[in-house]
Amino acid sequence: MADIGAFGPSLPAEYGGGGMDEIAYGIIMQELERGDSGIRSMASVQGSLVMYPIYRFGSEEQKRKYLPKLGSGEYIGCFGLTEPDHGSNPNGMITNIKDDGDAYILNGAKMWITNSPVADIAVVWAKDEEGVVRGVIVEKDMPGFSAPEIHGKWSLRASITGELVFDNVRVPKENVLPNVAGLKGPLSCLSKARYGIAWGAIGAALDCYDSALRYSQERVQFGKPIGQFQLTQKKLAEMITEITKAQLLAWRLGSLANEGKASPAQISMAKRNNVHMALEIAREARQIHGGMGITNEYPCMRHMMNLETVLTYEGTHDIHLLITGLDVTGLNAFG
Ligand code: TGC
Ligand code: FAD
Repeated sequence: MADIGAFGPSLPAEYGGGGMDEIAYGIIMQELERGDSGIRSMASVQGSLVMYPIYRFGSEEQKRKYLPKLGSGEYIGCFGLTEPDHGSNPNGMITNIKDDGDAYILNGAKMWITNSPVADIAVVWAKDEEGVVRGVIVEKDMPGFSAPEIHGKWSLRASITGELVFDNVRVPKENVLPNVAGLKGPLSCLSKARYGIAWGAIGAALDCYDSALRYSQERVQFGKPIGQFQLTQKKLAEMITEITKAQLLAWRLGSLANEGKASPAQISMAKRNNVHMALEIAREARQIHGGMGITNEYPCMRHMMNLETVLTYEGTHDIHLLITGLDVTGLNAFG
């Protein structure tokens, strides 16, 4: 993935990124997720949630120290925002830093963190003594830091997920991201990643569609390929229509992103629509495969189960609906 520039595709090459535009970034996410949402997750986290905040909010020293190693895959990173009791509402976080001379003392815990058990560094969001959210870079060997794996997932099984536990971790002040304060720090990283997911989900849908199309041409019932039945054609025709609409949405959003004009609400609309579209297509494609569709010989159920995570992480389906609701009404459902 590093070799094809999949870690931070739209970040500058001089800082370890791919040096490409936002649409190229999106198409890379689409093609990775055609393989598996867990593979795309790895790239999303590394590029958009670890490299991007260091690039956008980090000091020159932090950029030089971490970005080339992250871009080349020598370092793996993770992003700690969600906590056991604060998922959709990250502003309630209790993970905190306290001033201790030349360092901060970090305490708290993060939950559901992609890559955490294998990560060399974690970009962690914590409240300072004034209650302001700050970003800190935690290195895996810092005493008091551990990252246990979460087991038993039926979804995103190609991606490792864990916790982050901080027990009086002494984080040097030079590891604080100097150029951002407040929740807009992590939320702007999410905007970057959610945009990639809007493209990525299309890849999962395409893989399900391609498999269903092939199966419908090969599988014979009542003396005909099942693709000759109008009901199967309706499923396939609607699938490719929805995929095309989702691609147009992502492509237009990419054009806006290239001009620096893609708004967070537009990104929410695309993430929500495209992931839901992909999940519906995975279910329809599974039906076209009949009983074979539930096996691991075909990709539909794997994508379907992965997409249940994608529907929830980076802002749940309903949270994105409420972001669109706020955008159109001007009335805030969150408080
Ligand atoms: P709110 O008052 O709305 O906003 C606080 C400040 O942030 C700004 N802002 C954004 N900036 C950039 N991009 C966005 N998407 C932004 N959304 C908001 C906002 O303008 C404000 O700035 P300022 O200057 O006025 O301070 O904050 P709120 O507390 O009311 O929360 C709003 C809400 C619910 C929408 C937000 O908390 C939210 O998005 N919740 C969902 C949480 C979430 O998405 N978590 C994801 C965790 S990471 C993850 O899932 C990674 S999975 C990785 C993988 O494997 O691919
Ligand atoms: P909750 O917030 O408890 O939500 C439960 C339900 O309540 C949802 O249906 C939600 O829509 C609904 N709900 C909540 N608030 C409202 C409301 N105001 N109105 C209506 N309905 C509401 N996080 C990270 O920080 N970094 C990562 O790398 C990361 N990777 C992840 C990987 C996986 C495999 C998974 C499953 C999650 C990951 N997450 C990560 C966490 C993810 O972002 C959260 O799971 C998600 O934000 C939802 O939080 P929650 O699970 O606590 O659900």
